[in-house]
Amino acid sequence: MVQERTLPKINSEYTQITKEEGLRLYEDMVLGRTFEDKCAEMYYRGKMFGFVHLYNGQEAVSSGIIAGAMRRGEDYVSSTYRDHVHALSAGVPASEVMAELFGKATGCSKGRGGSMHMFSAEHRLLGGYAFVAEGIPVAAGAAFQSKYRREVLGDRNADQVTACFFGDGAANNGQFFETLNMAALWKLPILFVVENNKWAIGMAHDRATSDPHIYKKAAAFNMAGVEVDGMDVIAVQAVAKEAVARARAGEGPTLIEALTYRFRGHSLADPDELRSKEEKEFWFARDPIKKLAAYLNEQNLASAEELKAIDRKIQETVEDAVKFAEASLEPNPSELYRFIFAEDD
Ligand SMILES: Cc1ncc(C[n+]2csc(CCOP(=O)(O)OP(=O)(O)O)c2C)c(N)n1
Ligand SMILES: [Mg+2]
Repeated sequence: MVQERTLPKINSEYTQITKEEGLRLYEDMVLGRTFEDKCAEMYYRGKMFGFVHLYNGQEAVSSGIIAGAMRRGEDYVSSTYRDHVHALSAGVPASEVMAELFGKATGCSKGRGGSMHMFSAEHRLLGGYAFVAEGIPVAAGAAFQSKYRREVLGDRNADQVTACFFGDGAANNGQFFETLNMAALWKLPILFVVENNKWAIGMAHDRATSDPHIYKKAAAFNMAGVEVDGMDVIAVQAVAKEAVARARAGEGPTLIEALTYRFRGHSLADPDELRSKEEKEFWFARDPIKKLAAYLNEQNLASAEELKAIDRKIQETVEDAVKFAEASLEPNPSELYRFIFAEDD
């Protein structure tokens, strides 16, 4: 039997969406999905190296939080090794993410990072991180500097919020607990977003943690904690908007547990034989893109034709990203030591 949690209904002023918002969320999720499918194709064709972890199935979390509730290029985002789609939602062009995956100098990390190390100062993407939980304290640092600039240095414009993404596996790591304590104590403007996809490689979440309800762990730090259907982008956006409003108002952090599922193996090297067919089918039936498309149709917010036009546009964007990555040059070996230290220009 697949036992899944029953989720509370989101009762919020934020669940009403406009056509424009709905289409933006749809486009962002389709970009994430199409990009990742193309990555799989390019990986198996030998265009990229090392481990590549895809985000298929989890799109509603990235889109609902980053594209739905944050200010692009102003607010901060920290990610994990499953970072391509967070980068795209934060506004890093698909061409630069693809070029990074190909190890090209035009990539967002200048071809030095690869799949797990997307970075963009311009888009305030603080990085993908290969170590589990590594990004959590880094995100707290970003949130601390916003608060410090606003409250100590008197910069009224420093009201940026940080979104910190990590997995269920990371929520058993010491850095999670230490950082939550500091963030609550100092009322930092941060959203801790745990993407509970039920698995940490081959370790089932329920077998690895004292209480599988991660959001409840917020209470130990006197912090707001909410769980949300991570396959429902409108619900994710609603809880994110509330948490962002709280953070900007100086009321401190929120722990958001988004219940979601990855539709592929842990990485492209994983044959994905551990998870049951029954469990996979339960979650495939909750595909967040199909769910939003059905909602937009039902509410007369968008026709099937309009959505198809978006699909086609995104397909082109991703094809162009591959062309850009293929045509770009590899980093010049003479620049091997460049970008290790910050440069003045
Ligand atoms: C500190 C550390 N320990 C172990 C690993 C090996 N490792 C890589 S991914 C992973 C599972 C993490 O699962 P989760 O946080 O749930 O994220 P998901 O892969 O499900 O997105 C582990 C244990 C690592 N990268 N870093
Ligand atoms: Mg996980």
